[in-house]
Amino acid sequence: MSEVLSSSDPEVFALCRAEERRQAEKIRLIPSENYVSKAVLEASGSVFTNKYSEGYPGKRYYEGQEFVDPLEQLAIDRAKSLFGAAHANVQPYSGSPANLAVYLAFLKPGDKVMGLALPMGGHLTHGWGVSITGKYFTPVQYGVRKDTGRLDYDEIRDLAKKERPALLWAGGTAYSRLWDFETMGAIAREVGARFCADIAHIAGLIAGGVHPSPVAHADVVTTTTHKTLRGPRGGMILCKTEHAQAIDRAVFPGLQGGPHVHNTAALAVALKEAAQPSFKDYAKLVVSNARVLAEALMGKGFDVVSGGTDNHLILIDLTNKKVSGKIAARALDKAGIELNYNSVPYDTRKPFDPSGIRLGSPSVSSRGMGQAEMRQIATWMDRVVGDPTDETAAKVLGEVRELTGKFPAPGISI
Ligand code: DSN
Repeated sequence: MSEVLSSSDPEVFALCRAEERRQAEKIRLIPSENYVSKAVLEASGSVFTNKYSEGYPGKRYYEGQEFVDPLEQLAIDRAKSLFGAAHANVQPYSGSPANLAVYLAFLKPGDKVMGLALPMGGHLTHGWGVSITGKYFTPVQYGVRKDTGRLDYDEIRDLAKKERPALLWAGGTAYSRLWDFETMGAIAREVGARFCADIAHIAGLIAGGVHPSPVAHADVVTTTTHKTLRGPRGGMILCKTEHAQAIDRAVFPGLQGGPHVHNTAALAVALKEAAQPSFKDYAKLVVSNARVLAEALMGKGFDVVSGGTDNHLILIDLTNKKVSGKIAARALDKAGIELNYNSVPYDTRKPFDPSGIRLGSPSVSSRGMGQAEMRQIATWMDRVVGDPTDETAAKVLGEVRELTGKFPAPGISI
């Protein structure tokens, strides 16, 4: 952090420093978070934050675009090349606006939308009732099987045939198994629906070649840019050429005004990083670390939903440990291990005080932690969940600090 901020606004500077220290000292396991590189941070703090550029490269509503246009085009070209997509829109402010653009491009209010239900691991914007997508459209929600914790594509097909949605979503926020995008695409075609794959959680795994890509099977692919992809906060839409105009018009002027050009700059940097061979190593490490952590936790009696993980994410039902997700998450946080409480499929408890916790390996993998550290984390989690007292948390915290001190956090110079 710079000396300029320190003297001009000591209060904000102090909070930034404290957050840097917190992120450096903790074991961060929230699966939707990560550490961006110093280069991404620098680009997102650049003077592009000063610029308005409503429109698209070559067709803007403001003057002074001689550097914004090539910047946005660079981000678009890098996104297309990384994911093998025909068209990319890099302007969505985040994942939810990207998803809303898909509704605006293809649906009329009241049309039927089918997605994975939020309590089953889906996302609000895939038609959950409290979201605008469940209020302005007619939602149909699929789930995971109670006996396996996994999607059942025959059940999804049967439901789609019965309900005939106009839009079918794949993707979620708490599903730890591979998505069969080819089958989801086939189901959508069978019922005459558009198929959109929301890859927000797994975009970095797809870019790194460790999760199958939906690009060949989906009409549209949406994503955030800040999770496993390790870019700035933001969203992105990839699509086939035939949908390019509808998607671009839906983002601007349909939903948004001026794009956040400083984020476009940071995204361009992140997309370049994601095309390097080292990113493939990172993606492999994310998946192997999640698998080792899940296995170590199961070895200690933790009930991992679906019996393991194929990606970066682990969902645990704590019912057998006789502690709620919230109590466990708070005790672990005091011990320096940060994750989030989460509903599990068929949860009998309320979403604000659910039975589960959700964790993942992106941040620890970005720090270069490996199998030995995953097993150590499982041991600490077992100690704290087994005895969620301040005393145990304090003991574990000292050991956590020792470990995090050995693995510098990318982008943070503490
Ligand atoms: N809030 C994100 C997550 O944590 O998974 C989803 O939008």
